[in-house]
Amino acid sequence: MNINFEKPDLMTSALIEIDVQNDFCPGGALAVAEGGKVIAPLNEIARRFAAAGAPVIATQDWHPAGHCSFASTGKKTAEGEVLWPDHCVQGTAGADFHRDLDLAPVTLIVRKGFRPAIDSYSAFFENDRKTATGLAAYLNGLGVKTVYLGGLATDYCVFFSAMDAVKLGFTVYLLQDAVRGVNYPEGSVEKALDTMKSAGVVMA
Ligand code: VGL
Ligand code: ZN
Repeated sequence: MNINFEKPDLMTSALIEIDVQNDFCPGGALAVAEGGKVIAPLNEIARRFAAAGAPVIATQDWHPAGHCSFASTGKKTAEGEVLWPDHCVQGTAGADFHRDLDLAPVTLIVRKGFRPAIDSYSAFFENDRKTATGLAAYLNGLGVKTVYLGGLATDYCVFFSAMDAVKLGFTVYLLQDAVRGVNYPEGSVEKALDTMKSAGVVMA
């Protein structure tokens, strides 16, 4: 990654590492192709942020067994709603961070999707679009103006986090080498990238 993080910029920046968990990596219940490839660039950037005293946030999809987003519940899907195989069940190995993700630079871990009846893609709000995770308050409390985003998956949790970050008034950079997507339905990664760009997310 040859992004020039300037020192003054890092004073008001944060890195957000989205859902780098076993279930989203190869071998996991909801494996993202090449999901493990986000780890090396994220670790490198996280260490640079930590060295500058900048906050690094890691998020964890953290569902109770029988969560409403699981196809195994057998429920009927609403228009446009996607159901998933059971994944990131609280306390299971699949919900753990990938062992290669360096947690030493991480200053805050945000768990989301823990309410049985609401799914949560974004690091900021659950899918009802109004239940906050607390992350915006944390970032605002630290005077953060700019967020750098990477992790899994480009077209779901990264996408919704980036869009919410823009709406909340942050300057948002997407770390292109440090994201991978589900691409379900087909074309969803491209659509997500286009939508993010149109919203003002900067491709870094
Ligand atoms: C995610 C699908 C379901 C993600 C989480 O982290 O992008 N995708 N739950
Ligand atoms: Zn999930």
